[in-house]
Formats: sequence, C-alpha cells, structure tokens
Amino acid sequence: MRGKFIVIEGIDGCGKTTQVDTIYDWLPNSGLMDINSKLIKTREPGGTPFGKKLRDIILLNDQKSPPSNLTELLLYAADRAEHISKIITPELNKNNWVISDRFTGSTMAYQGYGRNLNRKIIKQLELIVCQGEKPDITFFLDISPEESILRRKNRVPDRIEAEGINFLKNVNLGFKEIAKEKNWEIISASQDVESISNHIKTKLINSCL
Ligand code: T5A
Repeated sequence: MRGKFIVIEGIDGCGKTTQVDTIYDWLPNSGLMDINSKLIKTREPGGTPFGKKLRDIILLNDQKSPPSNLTELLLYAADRAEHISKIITPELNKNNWVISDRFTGSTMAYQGYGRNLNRKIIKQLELIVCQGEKPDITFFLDISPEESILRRKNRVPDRIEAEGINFLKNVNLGFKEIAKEKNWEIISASQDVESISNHIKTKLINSCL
C-alpha cells in the first residue's frame, strides 16, 4: 500500500497555503484515507530542515549578490531532491498521504517561463531529481498577476516576489500551459476561500485516488 501525493500550484498569493491548511484539516476525517494513514503537510522550497536553510538563501532579497538564474534553478532542484528523499517518498511508502504547497510545476513556470531557462534542461533535471516520484493529483489555483500583487500589498516581497508584474505574467502563462499539458485540475482562485476548498474536496472525493 502506498499513500497519495497531492500538490497545489499557482503564482504567489493565489491562496495555496490557505487551501493546503484547509484540506489538511479536512482530509484525515474525510473517509478517503486509510484509518492508520497520516497526512503530511509540506512545501517547496523548505520542506526539510536542510531545505529551510536553502529557502532562506534562495528567497533572501539581497540586491548586491543575487544568484544567477542557473544557480537559482539548481538550488530549487537541490531543495526538491532533499524533500523527495527525506519526506515525500518515505512517507508515501509508509502509506501516508502528502500534501505539498508547490512541486515541479513551480520550477517549470518560474525558472522555465519566468527566467526563460531552457525547458528541455529543466525537464531533464526534473527526471534526475524526482526519480519517478510524481503527484497523484495537482490543483492549479488560477488568479491574475494583478490580483496576486494586490493580495500581497502589505507584505515585504521576497527576492522572487520582487521581480514584478512582467515576470509574474510570464510565470502565470507558464502555469496555464503546464496545467493544460499535464491535465491538472484548474480552479479559479478569485472565488472565495470556501468555494475553492469545496471544489478541491469534491475533486478529491470523485477522483478515487
Ligand atoms: N519558486 C518556488 C520558484 O521560483 N521555483 C520553484 O521551483 C519553487 C518551488 C516560494 C517562492 O519561490 C518560487 C515561487 C515563490 O515566489 P512561497 O512561500 O511558496 O515562496 O510562495 P508564495 O506563493 O509567495 O506564498 P504566499 O504565501 O504568498 O502565497 P499563497 O500560499 O499562494 O497564498 P496564501 O494562502 O498565503 O494567501 C495570500 C493572501 O491572500 C489571502 C490570504 O488570506 C492571504 O492574505 N487569500 C485570499 N483572499 C481572497 N480570496 C481568496 N480566495 C483568498 N485565499 C487567500
């Protein structure tokens, strides 16, 4: 028996964390999981102790010495390698379920479409890093870059968030293309929190994971 791997993707501020928290509270008593299975809530970057250190380095908004785009890609890949080997695969193998705030789609969207790095190389790197691990289902919370910026207006932006609207537009376009190509569940994230949660819950119930 192996657990299920659920991922929520989307641009900054689309509401991923809000939905991961809601589903984390609901899923264990939903009747979908085996009685002895646990639900693990995690995220990228920073889902492991080592990954937390990488997250601090990656997101630090230090204008004087930002990493190159390739370095940034490799740091996200290193975070994911650690995350898969220390959390995702071991937990799924124990028949536990894992819900993650971001996964490989974020790298393709941000580094592939946002930074315009070679997408074939990103796919090859994904193969090396993931070693066959992939989500059972991915939800894409779709909001406009304008709404994303509005929702985050009272927060100090991290290094990626500080890239601004044009970068975010490219990332968003990337997410839309990836979502279609990979048959992700696309949800309008400009709805209220409860409507989005209900959509996710209904899909999980009906998808016979
Ligand atoms: N990144 C990540 C890469 O470039 N490559 C990669 O490979 C990976 C894995 C990570 C950054 O790294 C980049 C992407 C990111 O820039 P993060 O902490 O995961 O950082 O990123 P964010 O997406 O920026 O996290 P946020 O917390 O900003 O966004 P969430 O989680 O999408 O949104 P949430 O739930 O915190 O909500 C944001 C605000 O909106 C409100 C909430 O209350 C909150 O105030 N909200 C709603 N408001 C109205 N209607 C709704 N339906 C709402 N839902 C939430």
